[in-house]
Amino acid sequence: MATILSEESLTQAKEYVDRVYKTVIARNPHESEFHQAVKEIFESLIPVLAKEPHYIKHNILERIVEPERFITFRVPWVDDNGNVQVNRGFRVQYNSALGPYKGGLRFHPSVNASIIKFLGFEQIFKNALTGQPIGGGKGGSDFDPKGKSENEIMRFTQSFMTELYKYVGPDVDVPAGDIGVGAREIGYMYGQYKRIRGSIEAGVLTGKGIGYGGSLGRKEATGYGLIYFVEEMLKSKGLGFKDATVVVSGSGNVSIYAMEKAQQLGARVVACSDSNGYVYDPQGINLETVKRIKEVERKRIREYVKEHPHATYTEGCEGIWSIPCDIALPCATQNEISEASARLLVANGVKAVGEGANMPSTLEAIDVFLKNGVLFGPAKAANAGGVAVSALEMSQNSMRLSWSFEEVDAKLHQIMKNIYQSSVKAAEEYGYPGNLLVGANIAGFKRVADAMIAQGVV
Ligand code: NDP
Ligand code: 2IT
Repeated sequence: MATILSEESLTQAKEYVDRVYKTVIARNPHESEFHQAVKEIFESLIPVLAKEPHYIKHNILERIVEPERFITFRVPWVDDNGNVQVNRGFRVQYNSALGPYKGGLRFHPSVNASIIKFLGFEQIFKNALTGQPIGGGKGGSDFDPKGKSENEIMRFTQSFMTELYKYVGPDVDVPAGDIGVGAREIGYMYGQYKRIRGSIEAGVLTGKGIGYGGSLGRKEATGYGLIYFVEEMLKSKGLGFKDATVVVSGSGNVSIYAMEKAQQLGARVVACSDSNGYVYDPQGINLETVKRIKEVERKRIREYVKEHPHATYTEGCEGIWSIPCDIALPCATQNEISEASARLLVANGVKAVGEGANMPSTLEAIDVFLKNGVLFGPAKAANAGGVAVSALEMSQNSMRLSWSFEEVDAKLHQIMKNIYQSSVKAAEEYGYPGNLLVGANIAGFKRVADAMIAQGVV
């Protein structure tokens, strides 16, 4: 049942949100991505704060938006030419109300405090939505893995862990992968952690190789989970993936397994990209080729057209959204869908957008989707499958056993359905029926805020 809120309580909630938001800007100047993530969440919480003003009394927003800890450190390493290089390492331990800090590590030259804080802040609510006992964290470095040799990657990741190990542990903080960090980097970090600690603590990292404590299904989890979530959104309108035309940006971990599951469900995936440009294959993207180019050879996506000459390659990323499609799945990076791209997608008849990447749509783009009745699956909910299976990996490590792929995949599927249902329910309850953005933010927020209040002012 939707609640009718009094003007007075709404005004009080809006004033509170506005006041804390201004504090965030003042305390964290020049951090535009962080401001954007905070603004999106805060505004959607107005109905909860109006209906349940005790959250205001506990000053929950000012507490939740301030990280419990923010760590930066020097990462020195020696390149193949014998030159000393210095990168900056980060870890934000944002919120531990629900469990150990949990969230990925990103290696990309654009990484800075703003990016880490936006990702960490989002992670709190995403992890809460999974229903699992995990707090929120994030980390990474401005190290650019592109063009580095295997030895340079190993030396850098070992140096990174030589500092990070002081702050992480299976019951404290459990990193995983993100952009630029996959099974290879996790393997090197795990090896270095084990060497320094002198003991086997498998649950310190997730996304490990299957042979040494990794979970079956983790590699596929974010992409598959995204498709399971979007499938629920489509079902609500009597639609599905069968014969739908799908465009997926990126060609990394999330993108590849989103394409794989969409194809399994009968979709025609016609385009994908990397940070240089995109390929359009009207016959349907050949995933074996993409996997070989990106996962094995670590080359550019433009190589695809050499083997599939009927496909076309276009330089630049944003043009991918000009390709007409039924379902758009941004799976590369933040702010990759601008307002103009959103308008183009709508004009070309897009029915659903599912965010595989974190914050891939600008606030203006989201507005365009919502105002035009496009089914919109927000990142926090739609891409939570990765961290959900990470938490399953932690459980398996604690129990010293491993589940089959089918068991993990079935649990993932159920978790994604639950996230969809709780987002739908919260959206209805607080007066925004069908708005999964508001629903997901509210459902995630309430779980964390209630746990924080129960644990006192800490
Ligand atoms: P990968 O490094 O495996 O792949 C990233 C892909 O996006 C690559 O194709 C990359 O191109 C492209 N890309 C990266 N940065 C940019 C950029 N600035 N502009 C254009 N394209 C870019 O990362 P993931 O697949 O793991 O992550 C993709 C997104 O999904 C990120 O937003 C991440 O935070 C999010 N995510 C990841 C999860 C996971 O489990 N891995 C879980 C939930 C969300 P190139 O090959 O040229 O580098
Ligand atoms: O953004 C994310 O949720 C991730 N990069 C995955 C985090 C994790 O701990 O598996």
